[in-house]
Amino acid sequence: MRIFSGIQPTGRKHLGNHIGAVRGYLEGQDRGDPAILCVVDLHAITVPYEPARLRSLVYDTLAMLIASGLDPDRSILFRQSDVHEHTELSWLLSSVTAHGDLNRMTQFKEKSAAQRELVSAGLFLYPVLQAADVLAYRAHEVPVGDDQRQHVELMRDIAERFNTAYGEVLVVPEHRIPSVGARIMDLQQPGRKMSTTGSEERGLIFVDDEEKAIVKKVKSAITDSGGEVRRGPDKPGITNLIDILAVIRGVSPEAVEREFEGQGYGSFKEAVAEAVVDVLRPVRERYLELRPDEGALEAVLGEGADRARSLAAETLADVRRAMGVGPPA
Ligand code: AQP
Repeated sequence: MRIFSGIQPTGRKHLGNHIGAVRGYLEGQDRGDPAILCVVDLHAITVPYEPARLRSLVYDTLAMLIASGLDPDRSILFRQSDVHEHTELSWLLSSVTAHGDLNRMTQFKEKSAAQRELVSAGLFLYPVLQAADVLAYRAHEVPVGDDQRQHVELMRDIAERFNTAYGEVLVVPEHRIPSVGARIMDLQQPGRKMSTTGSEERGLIFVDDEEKAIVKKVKSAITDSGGEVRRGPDKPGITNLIDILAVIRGVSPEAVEREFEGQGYGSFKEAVAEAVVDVLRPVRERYLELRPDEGALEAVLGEGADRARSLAAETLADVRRAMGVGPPA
């Protein structure tokens, strides 16, 4: 089965990305034939960004992925802009994408509301490019966090509409969203997801945070005034910490509740902080070793792009043929 996912080079990655998505990529690496993972620099330019930093952010993200366990020999790791088929397919798919559907996308509504100056057409078309990313590889499965559910549903609609109009050319993909940890919440505002652009530093745990910073952030996480370690809509902060501990330990949230029954928040938060420190320590250490060697990182991206291009080119040739675009085959 082909597995595809993308990750933005938006800077330092956080615990939400790590738990909600990177764990899914690692699991996909064992099952994917192939597993394909793309650093989506063309998505990152749909909101204001610094051109001089973009390449460096791509290296940061790639180094973090490899440090987390993604292996360039087993997974195809590449930079989106190196494979031009994505942008061409995006345009072709825009002709089977409903404007009204794009208007309904929650991410567009939230991100466009946050723009002070330009709301770019690129931000509006973001989900079409994302559909092209996945459909170019005829991927069966897309590991993502819960915030991307709507975009994967849209890409399924796009693939189905294309196949109805032009014949069975594209694979309709399924999302793979973890049952626990699909939406890690901001530590200071547990009603909102932990987010690169929407969270303050105190609400986020970065994958490369120092241990002291992690402990401080977990201990100062907002919780309710009660003392019971249990989940519930009235306890979003504690629910979030229970989910984090459950995923890291590989147990159910109920098992965490049972373990901490009758204990206060203090010892519970200590256990969460220790677990997060332990799980991120090897990633941070490996990241610091890998990140300086940009030549090696660029070589991984180049090799990955060659492998990705040969798969995407096959799909593009079929799409162009079906749509009557270009010279006859
Ligand atoms: N809080 C989260 N909990 C679980 N999964 C999450 N993801 C993002 N936030 C959470 C998942 O991480 C993957 C990569 O996301 P991205 O490429 O959108 O990277 P990002 O822009 O750095 O992520 P953010 O924080 O979501 O940024 P904003 O909010 O600024 O756009 C995706 O699979 C996503 O679901």
